[in-house]
Amino acid sequence: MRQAGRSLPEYREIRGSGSILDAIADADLSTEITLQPVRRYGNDAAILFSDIVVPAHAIGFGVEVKPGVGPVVEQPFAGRGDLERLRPLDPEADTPHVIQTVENLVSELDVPLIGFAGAPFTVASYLIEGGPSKDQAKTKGLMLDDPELWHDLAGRLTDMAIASLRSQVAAGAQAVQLFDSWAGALTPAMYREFVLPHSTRVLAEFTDVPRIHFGVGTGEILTAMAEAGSEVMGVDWRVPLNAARDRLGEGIAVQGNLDPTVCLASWDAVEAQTRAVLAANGGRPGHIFNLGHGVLPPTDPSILERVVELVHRETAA
Ligand code: 1CP
Repeated sequence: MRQAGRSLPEYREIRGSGSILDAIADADLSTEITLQPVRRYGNDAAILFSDIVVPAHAIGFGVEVKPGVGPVVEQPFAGRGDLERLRPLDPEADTPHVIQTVENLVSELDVPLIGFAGAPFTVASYLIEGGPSKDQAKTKGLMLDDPELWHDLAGRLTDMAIASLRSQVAAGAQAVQLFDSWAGALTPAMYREFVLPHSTRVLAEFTDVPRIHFGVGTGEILTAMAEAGSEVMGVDWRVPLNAARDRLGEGIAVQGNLDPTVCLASWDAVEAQTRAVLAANGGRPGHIFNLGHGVLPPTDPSILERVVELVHRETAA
């Protein structure tokens, strides 16, 4: 469950009120924050505590993460002249704290650690929009008006994702997840033309570990995203897992897809919805039970404890 820590009192206590980027820069703190949800929930894998904008921040693009908002960019990417602000990432020099956190975690965890990166499109959307956006209008405008510049930008972000993921895998991360959270804003045709080649290039570098590819509202582009090449496709709650399976065909696992807002309801409702997710998968192998998107901060941790317990009980061999 992504951002599982956000609902935990122990997270809020050690996280303080500073920037999340400062917390990420502190390897001991990031190690502890990654461990907290695993300790509390007993889930079967851990996801590194970091953020998709960490590499762009580290190379000095001028990205901050505003509490309660998300990533904001002081001088958004607006033209060809901005390409030179995106120099290659050197993980050893630029993000040594991430490498250190992964090393700490691999020695402490007894479940696999998932490393991650933002996919070129979703990271580009923050750099171009300057912050969270509902429609990614400027990003789509740049693609359509100046495809060459778009591909140059996406190419640099592809290299950045590869460098970051490679450093995490080299430090011991046992799987990688590529977050293309906002790719669902695109039509299948635009996804294929502007995004698929770049995400394919990222994922092709990591055939040595299981790869998870995730987005939100991606029902209509699920098969196009799967062409990028991954062992697992993330599915949000809008697409029942049986329908997702029908679209994706055999040979690919699915991850998801309980609606995170459901977890704010009473246990009876949460239980019914959790069982519905399991039923939609129908006992088929290759299902990573998860939420369809991140945990919402007001979620009662005891509800998530019960979800994990229920899923473990229902899927025990
Ligand atoms: O579970 C974890 O805590 C894992 C660490 C993690 C991950 C995997 C964080 C910490 N961020 C992410 C990835 C991330 N960051 C994604 C992809 C996954 C997803 O879609 O949920 C995205 C889109 C971001 C960008 C981002 N960072 C947002 C979303 C803003 C928007 O456009 O709506 C936000 C709110 C952040 C800040 C952030 N990152 C992580 C946390 C726990 C937070 C919350 C703020 C904080 O505690 O300071």
